[in-house]
Amino acid sequence: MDNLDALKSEISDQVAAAADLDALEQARIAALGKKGRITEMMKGLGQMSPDERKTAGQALNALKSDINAAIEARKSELEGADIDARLAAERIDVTLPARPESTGAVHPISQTVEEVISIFGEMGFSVAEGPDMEEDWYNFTALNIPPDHPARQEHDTFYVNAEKDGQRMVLRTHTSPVQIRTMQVQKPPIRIIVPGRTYRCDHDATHSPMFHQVEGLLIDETTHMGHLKGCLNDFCRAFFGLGELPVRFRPSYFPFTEPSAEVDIGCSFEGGTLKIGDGDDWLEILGSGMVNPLVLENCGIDSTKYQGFAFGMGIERLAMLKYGIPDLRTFFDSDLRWLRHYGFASLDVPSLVGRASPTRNSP
Ligand code: 2U9
Repeated sequence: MDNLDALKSEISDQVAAAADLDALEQARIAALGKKGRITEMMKGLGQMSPDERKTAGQALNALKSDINAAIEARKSELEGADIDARLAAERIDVTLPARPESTGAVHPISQTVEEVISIFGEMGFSVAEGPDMEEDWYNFTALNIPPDHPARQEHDTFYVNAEKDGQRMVLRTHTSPVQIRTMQVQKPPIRIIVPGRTYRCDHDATHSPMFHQVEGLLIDETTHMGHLKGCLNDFCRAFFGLGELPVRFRPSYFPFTEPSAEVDIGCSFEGGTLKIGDGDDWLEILGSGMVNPLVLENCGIDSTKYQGFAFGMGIERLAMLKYGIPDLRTFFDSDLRWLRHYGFASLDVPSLVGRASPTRNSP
């Protein structure tokens, strides 16, 4: 007990010399661990007389507390140094030039579909979707295209080697089966648009075996041809961003609509350059008509109470006209240079920047 000052100085030197947290722990164990030097001395207190024990006990407790304090102080120093070393090693140089971002682009087809959805969304239409592979009945028969109808040949159908409930399956030639499915499960009023992939066995400079359509359907008790004209007039003008765009409804024929009309917009072709919005020429952009009552009845809708209109448009054609894309086949070439040229930043998609965005359902 006489040389406690020397012991304190020796242990303090060891603590101060600890170069890292591991070495410090070793110094602590050597002094204060189960078999540490101070602990061993504490064990000797039991053999002392009460007076000796009191004096020695106080001295040992003071030593223990001083050593603990020295260990804590060294620990803080070492931890601080550790943090300083990490801060120095991991320092970020904010003056370095940014790494180039490799951003994607929205395909013009997706952009055009979103624009069409956004315009009809503001008119109160919601989006409906359905399967690409369809039963013959939904794709043709329900739409007043019976087995021997010439329209079946015009549609150049891809037949699939599969049957469902005895029904031949096809890759849908239009998105119209989705409207059929919707009418089967939903009572009027109905106001939907149906974007999606469609398939026809046709491949040349102006046709692709897979292409995109958006079709629309509105059914209510008093819907008439005036509503169809007003709706599609507004759509054409909003889509091309031309408030005065001339729009013409030209009589046509489709088995699923009666009467039917093709919709043209005014344009000029001066010097071989297409200019939409003025001139004496016309450009067909979509088809439409009042839903044939036979089609309503096929879906269980009372055609004496309800009537409505429908329309359909090819998305590739709309995108080519609006964005000056000259060749249909380039849409599907997956050429990144083409996409960088014709693609859009994601924020150009109207529904992503706060315009009305309709709900999406599948019947
Ligand atoms: C139901 C009833 C009627 C959808 C319609 C057209 C006219 C039309 C073409 C445009 C270019 C297809 O991509 S395209 O070749 N579509 O002309 N589509 S009316 O009529 C329907 C749909 C569903 C139940």
